Amino acid sequence: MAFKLYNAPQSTCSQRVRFVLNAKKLPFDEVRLNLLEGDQLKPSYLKLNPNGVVPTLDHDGAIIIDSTVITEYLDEVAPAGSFTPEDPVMRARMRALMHFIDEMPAAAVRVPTFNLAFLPRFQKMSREDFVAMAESKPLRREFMLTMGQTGFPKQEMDAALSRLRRAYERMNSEIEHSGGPWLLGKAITLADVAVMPALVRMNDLGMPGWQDLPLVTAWFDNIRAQAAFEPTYYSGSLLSERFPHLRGKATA
Ligand SMILES: N[C@@H](CCC(=O)N[C@@H](CS)C(=O)NCC(=O)O)C(=O)O
Repeated sequence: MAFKLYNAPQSTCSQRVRFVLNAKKLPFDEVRLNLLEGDQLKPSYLKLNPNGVVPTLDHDGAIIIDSTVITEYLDEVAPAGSFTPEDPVMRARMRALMHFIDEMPAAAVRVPTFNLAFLPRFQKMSREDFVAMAESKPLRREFMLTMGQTGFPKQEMDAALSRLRRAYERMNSEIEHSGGPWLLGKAITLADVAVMPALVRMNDLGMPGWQDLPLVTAWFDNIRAQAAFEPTYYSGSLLSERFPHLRGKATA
C-alpha cells in the first residue's frame, strides 16, 4: 500500500491525518503545500481536490478527500490499531462527536487563527489582490471576504471563543460520562484525533480555555504523550514556529 499525503505542516485538518498515519505506522510520502502562496488553488491540485483545501490522500491512485473521511478510510484499509469502536452504538457516538467537532471547535478555531496569525500578511496585500485571492477559493470565499483586511470584528471573535469554550465543556462531560481518559472511554478513537488540532492550535496561540476543566486538561496531556504526536507535529507544524509575532505565546 502506497500513501501520498498532500497537506500542509500547520494545517489542523492535515494534522488529524498525519496522526492516524503515524499511529498506525503507515509509511507515507508527504507533499507539502504552501497555503499562503495558494498551492491548494492550482489547477493540478484542484483536479485532486475541487474544494481547494488540504488534506488529500492518494492511496495507490485512489483519491480520498476531507480529513474525517480520510481518517475513517485509513481505519478501514489498515484496521490494525483501530481508532473505531466495534460496537455500532459506540461507532455512532463517535461519528456524532466528529460531526459536532467539525461544526463547532474545528470551524471556530479558524477565526482566532486568521485574526492572530494570518491577518498581518493579508493586510500587506492590495485590496484588489486580496479580493482576487478570496474569490479564487472554492470553499472559503465568503469566510475570507467577511474577515477582510481588518480582521473579524470583536463580536465574531467572542462568538468563536464561546463556541470553543462550549466544545471544551462538551468534551469534559463526554469524558465524565464515558469514564475517560478519552472521549469515549478507555480507547482513543477518531473523535479524539478530530478535536486534537483545535486544542493544540489554541494552546499555540496562548489561549487555552480549558484549564479549569480537569478532565480536558488530563486529556490534553494524554494526547500529547501519544507516540504519534511528535512525528505529527514535526518542526514547523505550529504557527508560533512559523510566525515570529506569535513566538512565546504558546502555553507549556
Ligand atoms: N473539511 C475539510 C476542511 C479542510 C480545510 O479547511 N483545510 C484548510 C487547512 S486546515 C485549507 O486547506 N485551507 C486553505 C484555504 O483556506 O485556502 C477537511 O477536514 O479536510
